Amino acid sequence: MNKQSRVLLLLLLLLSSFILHPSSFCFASPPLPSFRYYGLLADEYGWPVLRGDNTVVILKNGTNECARYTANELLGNGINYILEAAIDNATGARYAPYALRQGETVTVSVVVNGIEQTLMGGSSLPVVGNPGAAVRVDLNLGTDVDGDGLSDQWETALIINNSGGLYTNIYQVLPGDDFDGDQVSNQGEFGAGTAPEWADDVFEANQWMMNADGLLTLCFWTKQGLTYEIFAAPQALSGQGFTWTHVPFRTSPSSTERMNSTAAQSSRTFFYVTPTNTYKMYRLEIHR
Ligand SMILES: [Ca+2]
Ligand SMILES: [Ca+2]
Ligand SMILES: [Ca+2]
Repeated sequence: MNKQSRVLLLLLLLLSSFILHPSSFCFASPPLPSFRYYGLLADEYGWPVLRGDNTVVILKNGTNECARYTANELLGNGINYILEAAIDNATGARYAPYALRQGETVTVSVVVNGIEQTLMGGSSLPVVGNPGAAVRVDLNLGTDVDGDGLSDQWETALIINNSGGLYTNIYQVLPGDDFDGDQVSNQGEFGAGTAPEWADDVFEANQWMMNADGLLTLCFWTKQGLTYEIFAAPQALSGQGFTWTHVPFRTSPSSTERMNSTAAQSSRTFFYVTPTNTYKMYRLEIHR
C-alpha cells in the first residue's frame, strides 16, 4: 500500500469510527486563561495560617472539586492561598470535569487534618469572573454565632476564660469594648492578632528614632503574614483634622523604597522613612 492509500484508509477508519461511536468525538471547549481566587486564610484567632501541610483550601462547583491549594506559607503581600479556576469558552462540552465557566457559582471549603472547617464568612465566593482576572477573598476559620465579627472561639478562649466570671457567654463580649484597657478595642485586637486580655500586647510603634543613615526608624511588633502600611500627614491646621497619605518606606536601610504595604515576615518589623519637611505625623495601619 502506498503512502496516499494509507492516508485514505486512515481517514476512512476515523470516519467509520465517528459514525459508529459519535459520542467518542465530542468537541470540547478549549481552555481559556484561568480565573484566580486568592487571599489570606486566618485561623480562629485571626492569625494567618502558615503551618505544615495539613490545611487545604478547596474550590467547588456544587460537589465537584475544581481546584485545591495547601496553605502553608506566605506567598506574597498578605497572601497564603491561591485557587486557579480553569475556564473554558462555554461552547460544547467542558474540556475537563474541573473546568468552570464565567458567571458560575462556586464555594470554598477549608479542610484541616481531614476535617472540614467552618468559615466565619460562610463558604460562598464571588461568581467566576473574566478569564485572566482575579479576586481577593480573605477567609477566617471559626464560627460567629452572635454575628459581631469576632470569632466565637477567640471570644471564649481569650476573654470569657480570662474574665474571672465577669463574662459567661459570647453575647456579652462586645467588639467596641476594651477588655484589657490598652486603648485598643476588642475588634481592633482581633484584627491585629494581639491579645485582648493582655494590655502589654498592643499594636503600636514601640521604638521611634533616627538611625545613622538619617532615616526615621519605626519598630513595632507584628503578626507574621499580616500586612502593614504607613501614612504621613502635615501638621493639622487649627480646627481641621490630619490629611493622611501613603509615604515611601523601606523595610531595611538598604532595600528599595516601596509605597503601599508589606507583609510582616517575622514578629518584629522595622519601617525606614526618609524624613521631609512636609510631614510631621506618621501613622501605622494594618491592612486587612
Ligand atoms: Ca462572635
Ligand atoms: Ca484592648
Ligand atoms: Ca491587648
